[in-house]
Amino acid sequence: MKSTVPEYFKDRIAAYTARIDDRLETALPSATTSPKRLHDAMRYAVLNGGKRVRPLLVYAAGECLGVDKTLLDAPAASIELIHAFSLVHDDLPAMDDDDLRRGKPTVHRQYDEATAILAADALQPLAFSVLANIDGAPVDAAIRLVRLISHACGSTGMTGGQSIDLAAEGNVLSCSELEHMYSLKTGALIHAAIVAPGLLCDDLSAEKSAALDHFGRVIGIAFQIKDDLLDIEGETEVIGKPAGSDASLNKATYPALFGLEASRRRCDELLVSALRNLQPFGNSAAPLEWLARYIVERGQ
Ligand code: GRG
Repeated sequence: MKSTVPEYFKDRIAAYTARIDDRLETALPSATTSPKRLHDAMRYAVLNGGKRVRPLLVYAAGECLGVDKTLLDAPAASIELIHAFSLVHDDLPAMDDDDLRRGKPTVHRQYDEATAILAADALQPLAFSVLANIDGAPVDAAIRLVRLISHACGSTGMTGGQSIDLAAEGNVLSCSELEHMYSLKTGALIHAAIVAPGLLCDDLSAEKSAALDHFGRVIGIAFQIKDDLLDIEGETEVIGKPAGSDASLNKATYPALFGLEASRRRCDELLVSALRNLQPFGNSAAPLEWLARYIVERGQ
């Protein structure tokens, strides 16, 4: 499926990425703040690359709803900090035991296991303090954002999904069981990124709220299926993490259970379903459309 969206959002990605990197840099303690090794590891976990897809989704959904981007910086940074935390834990020996992330040694390889655990532990409260310090939003909007993001990363969100994923290694799952796990492990945070800007609007219609909710749910699942495909079809140097690691861990993934062709087909179906939900937003949804297509067409 080829993109028909003007390239204008692509041109703005660099600006949004610089904006979020700036916000993350401000939020993180400096590497000279004591304890230095811990702060250095936190900075390494967050600032060592990454596509910044979740913050970009926050800004793109914000464009759909006309939300001032200064209000979006806090939820965008908060979600990226939680994401970075989850990658550090995901790579630990007790989980996927990976040596490479974003083309560099994983945090426990670069530092040590205890430092990696502590760095991740400290990123989570930092994420919520960024939200609590959101500038210019009413207190009740900040509380709604805390509720959304804490739910997305908790035991009925990302952490629950990771637990199901670990327990499913070597098992046969039905399509709906697998997609349920994907919607928690990967989808919950992506969905939160897409619906967060709506919590900063006073007059969001039920139609638009439901459309973004559906868009967020399906594109989150598509993101994980594409991640599975890249694990098989991508090269380590390009994807920045060891290709083939899902198969070596005997992970329950879409391609392993249903094959490559069915996985590509499912990604395309989910993309079509996501894009259908952008109709109520007209041209202001072009950035979200671009990102949805990027998510299923990306090479890394
Ligand atoms: C953070 C509360 C909390 C708990 C951690 C370890 C864990 C529980 C969850 C793991 C969830 C996980 C790693 C899901 C996979 C999501 C995924 C496909 C990550 C890759 O995202 P990209 O491609 O990475 O956006 P970059 O490097 O570009 O940021």
